[in-house]
Amino acid sequence: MNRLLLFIFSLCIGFGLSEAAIPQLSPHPQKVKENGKAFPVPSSFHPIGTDELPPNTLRLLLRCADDHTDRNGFPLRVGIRGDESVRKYKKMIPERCEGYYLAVNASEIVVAGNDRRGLYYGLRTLEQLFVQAGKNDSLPEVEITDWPDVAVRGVVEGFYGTPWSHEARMSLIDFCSDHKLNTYIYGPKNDRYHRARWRQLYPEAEARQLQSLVARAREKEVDFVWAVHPGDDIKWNEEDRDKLVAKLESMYQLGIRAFAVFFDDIGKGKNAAEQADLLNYINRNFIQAKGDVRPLIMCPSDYNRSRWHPETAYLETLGDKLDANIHIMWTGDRALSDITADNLTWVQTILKRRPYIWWNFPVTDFSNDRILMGKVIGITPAIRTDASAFVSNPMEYAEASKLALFSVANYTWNINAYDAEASWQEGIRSLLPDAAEAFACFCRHSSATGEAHFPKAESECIRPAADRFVKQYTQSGNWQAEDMQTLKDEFDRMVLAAGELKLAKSNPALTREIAPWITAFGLWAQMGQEALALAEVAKAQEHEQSVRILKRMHVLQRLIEQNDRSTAAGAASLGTAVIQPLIKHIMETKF
Ligand code: 14T
Repeated sequence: MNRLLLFIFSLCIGFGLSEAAIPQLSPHPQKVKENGKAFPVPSSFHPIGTDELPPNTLRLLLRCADDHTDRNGFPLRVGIRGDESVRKYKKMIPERCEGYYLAVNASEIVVAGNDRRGLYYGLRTLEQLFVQAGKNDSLPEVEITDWPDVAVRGVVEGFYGTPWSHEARMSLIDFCSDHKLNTYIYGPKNDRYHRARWRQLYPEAEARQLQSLVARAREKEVDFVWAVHPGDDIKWNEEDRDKLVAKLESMYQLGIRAFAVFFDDIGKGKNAAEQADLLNYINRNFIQAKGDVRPLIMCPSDYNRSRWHPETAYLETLGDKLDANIHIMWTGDRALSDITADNLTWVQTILKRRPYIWWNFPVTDFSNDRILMGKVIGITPAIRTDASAFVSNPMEYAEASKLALFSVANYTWNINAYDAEASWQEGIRSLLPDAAEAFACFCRHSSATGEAHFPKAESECIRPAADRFVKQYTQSGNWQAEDMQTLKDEFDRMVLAAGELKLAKSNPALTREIAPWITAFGLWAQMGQEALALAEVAKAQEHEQSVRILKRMHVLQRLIEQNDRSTAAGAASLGTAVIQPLIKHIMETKF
């Protein structure tokens, strides 16, 4: 009886919340005021203020209104600070870059941006409200005042290995825009025209693809930054300087209006004074001369504290000589590392400016048999004040990378509201809605970096049980029943999840991309089941049974190897932190 009451009670709480609370917005807005009221989604709209709207914002507005506009429709007032249409709301608009004020009530909808992008973001938020309202035809009355904590937020396609496909890039630009990330830096190490053949212009076909990326980014209010990596063979003479400017000019002609020059991971070209002279020249004679180009970004050769060599004064020289408006990228204490407040404070005095953070997560070019699907943690809130920008370097697996990027978007937009676990769960739900629980189970066991200096937790849900089990089993051939149950339950869950992931339909690009890891996940889950069975028959001294189990494990092992061979990376590894060691210990223990 008590249980039934509790069940009914929890249902009531659930319903109560879903009625009053506004839908899940991503990223989380800074301020949301709601009164618990809701009204039916209007069937047509009367847009006010559209005369002054930038074309891309107007198109978005019409999309929000589902193309149903007429003079007798529901008033939808839009504008940018200073526009007549939103004059009444001037005081409500946050005086912040990319900020907006959004009011939804039964008599009108107001979207007022502090600037063009702010208005665009306000409309994107409204769109999210509409999408979620559409499900039960009820629009909540809300007042949202919103702005980003970090001015420049986004992605740097800056990894070694197979660069993203054109389709993946298009999709990533859309993703950035959907989650209010405003920057996409194009710098794939293995694009020849970025690095090895930086002097040459892109051939026609590639140039056209870049053009369409820039166009998409412009439509979606994402700054597309094109990066060049000339340091491997640049000569510090006028000829190469002019070739670099000519290349940048050709990219300008394709529509690029933001540039970066990378000098990471090079040998000879590591000369701070030469680099600073070249970049200042480009800054003054190209970037600023154009007038419509965003501030120049550079990546230094010594791009983290472990590479700081005071005797060379490399970073100090850059700090002193580089024009004050050139951004300097920085990965923290090491190439792979958390971003700490101490590090940001320390580097500012050397660089004489706030660092532009290049965060090497969830990148896996150092071991691309892995996919990093864990929580986004380890970034100090001080990036709000002590970094000029925050971009994340993802995996060559573009779709899988969106899980981490989802949280990077949440974190950089609204640091105080960030909850790593909740954001991870939301990201999972939004990426694979029809198999979210299975995907969560998968991600829990695929998050270890394998790097001692940059460990990321994996299989935390079974780690204590697995640790105790291994300890007791290897010492005494015994275990606690509770631990055995925890492990069994999880392996059963994983087998089920692997099946559900193979059947999932909501995101084919994702499930196709991670298919080898899903297969490995299912096989390791079965291995886990067999290993536990092996421990049980060993304890019961049932020799014949153990032979049969070992045979099955041998086949699973070969299937795992076959799956590994089918991948471009040579393997699809996961479960390396807890699951694989557990299985190994059980197999190697002889009594
Ligand atoms: F420029 C940098 F900020 C940077 O991180 N450069 C590379 C980057 O392209 C790569 O994706 C990333 C992760 O592996 O780290 C840098 O490359 C490295 C880092 C190392 F620690 C290459 C060799 C290393 F030993």
